[in-house]
Amino acid sequence: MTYPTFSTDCQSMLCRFLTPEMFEALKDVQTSNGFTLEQAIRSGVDNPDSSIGVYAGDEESYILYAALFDPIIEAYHGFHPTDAHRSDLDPAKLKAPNPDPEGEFILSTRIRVGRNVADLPLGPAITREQRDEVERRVVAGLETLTGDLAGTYYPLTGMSPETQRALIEDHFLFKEGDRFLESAGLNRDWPSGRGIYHNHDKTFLVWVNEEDQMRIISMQPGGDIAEVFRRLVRAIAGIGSQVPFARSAHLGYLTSCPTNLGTAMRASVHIALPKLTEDRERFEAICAKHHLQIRGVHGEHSESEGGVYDISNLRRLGVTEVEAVQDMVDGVVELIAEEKRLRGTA
Ligand code: ADP
Ligand code: ILO
Repeated sequence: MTYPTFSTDCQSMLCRFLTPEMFEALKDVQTSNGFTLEQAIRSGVDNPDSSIGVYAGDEESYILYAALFDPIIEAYHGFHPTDAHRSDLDPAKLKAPNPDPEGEFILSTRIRVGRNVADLPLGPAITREQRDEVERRVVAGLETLTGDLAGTYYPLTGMSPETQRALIEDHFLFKEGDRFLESAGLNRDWPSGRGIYHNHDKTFLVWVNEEDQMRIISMQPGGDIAEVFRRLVRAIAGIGSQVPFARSAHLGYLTSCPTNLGTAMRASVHIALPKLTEDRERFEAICAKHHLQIRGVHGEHSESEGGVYDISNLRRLGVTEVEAVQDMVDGVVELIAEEKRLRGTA
């Protein structure tokens, strides 16, 4: 493989940080799972509109290709190679009275974490047998959950297209055919080994073998962020007692995309702020102040519909889980206050 040619308008972190010298030094280096630099960068090479453009195949990828991953991690999370990651999943420390008790702005709240199984490769480097093993072990763990976390696992294989479409439309299930994941090797053997577990009310869900081996999700209508966080913390503890999670002292929970390292947590609201979002600059400035990311209503790489945006914490590594959710809460409080001020109802 030769150094990839990037178009002059390429904005991805891969384009920014991969130099020809770095490429030459790393192009023949493989992890013990046989994962190469070429595989790590393929998604960003195939998709020049990537924001990041790289994936890891295992923990070793973050070490062997640190010359590329470290600057990306620092640019995204503000986390320096000598920094230490801290975890805090204590819901008592979160200051989150419902920012919208009247239900005027927040349609729904969702908090997810990514998790992978310890001592197995991450999705981009996993074999079909290992992926099937992940599914078996995760489903066995999920089947031990009780009370409001008890639910059913629905494999993607055999799911009717109508059911699949409805679950995606209703924001419960991952989409199919994502081109970024495709190039990263994360869609190999699709749909085998993939599926979704959820409780009766669809307030607790687990995606199995998508970008990460687990996406543990707590969600519900409205803005009771504290309740969503408490449920998630219980679910993580329940699953973690059955399935050991991949984790490193330096990078926290290990994930295939470097944006998800650390807490691997994305806490979001779907929120309608019609006045404020008319002033895009002001809207973006408040989000930037609170380290928030703006996504469309069908998730990353989607557009807003009906003036509804997905607002979530951007930083996941070098902050605790409580701090990551608090970023979102504080930002949402200010966004709502600004919307009310513009409406003259503050
Ligand atoms: P991820 O959360 O794993 O980073 P996406 O951005 O693709 O991935 O979002 C996954 C799904 O979750 C999408 O269908 C998206 O609309 C939905 N979603 C995200 N936040 C919320 C929310 N606050 N309320 C309802 N659905 C949400
Ligand atoms: N590889 C994609 C997505 C990056 C961050 N998002 C997720 C879901 N990992 C890109 O570089 O735009």
